[in-house]
Amino acid sequence: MKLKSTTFTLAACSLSLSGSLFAASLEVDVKDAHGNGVADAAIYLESLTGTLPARPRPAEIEQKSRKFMPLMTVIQTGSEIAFPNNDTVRHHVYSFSPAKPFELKLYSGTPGSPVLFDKPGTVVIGCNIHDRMVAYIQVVNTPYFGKTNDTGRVRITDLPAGKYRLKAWHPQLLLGATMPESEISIVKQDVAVSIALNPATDSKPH
Ligand SMILES: [Cu+2]
Repeated sequence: MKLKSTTFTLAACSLSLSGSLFAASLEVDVKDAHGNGVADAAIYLESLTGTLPARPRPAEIEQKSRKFMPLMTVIQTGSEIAFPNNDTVRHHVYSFSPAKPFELKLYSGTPGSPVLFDKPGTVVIGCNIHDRMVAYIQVVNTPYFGKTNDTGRVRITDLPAGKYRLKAWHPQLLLGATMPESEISIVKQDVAVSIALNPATDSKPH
């Protein structure tokens, strides 16, 4: 009886220790060629040393004023996204992206079931009726991700110690821009990193 209760206390103790001592946060700044902050960049960390926990969380991309909001969504593989239509016009949401081809035929209100994103990759979505509507989903194999705010900054918290590959994605990459990847080690200190969004090199003659 006594032994059992001691074991339980020890286990609880080691859990809280690993949580407080070895978790750090990473702050990432994304800048363009002029040094301005870049909003809506997906930033995520893949482990180089082990398997990361699966923590799929539901997300929502609404349609309002004939726009998708938000423009950029980052989710872990296995998460579901709902696509509520909050306009008075009907929308027809679709994607041809290999990571998740799907179609929500002309509808108003909220479709009955959300869409499951079960493969990592970039998913570009559009509306069949309104050509200018576009949104981006970056599906990542890690629970450690975020997207940059209006000043180009994002903070990823509760990172366990380990070695990671820091990856970044932004819609401009579809137009030929590039963002470097890097390796970072999380030990016991918070880390700050700056990433450059390099513009597409224009090979066309002017
Ligand atoms: Cu539409």
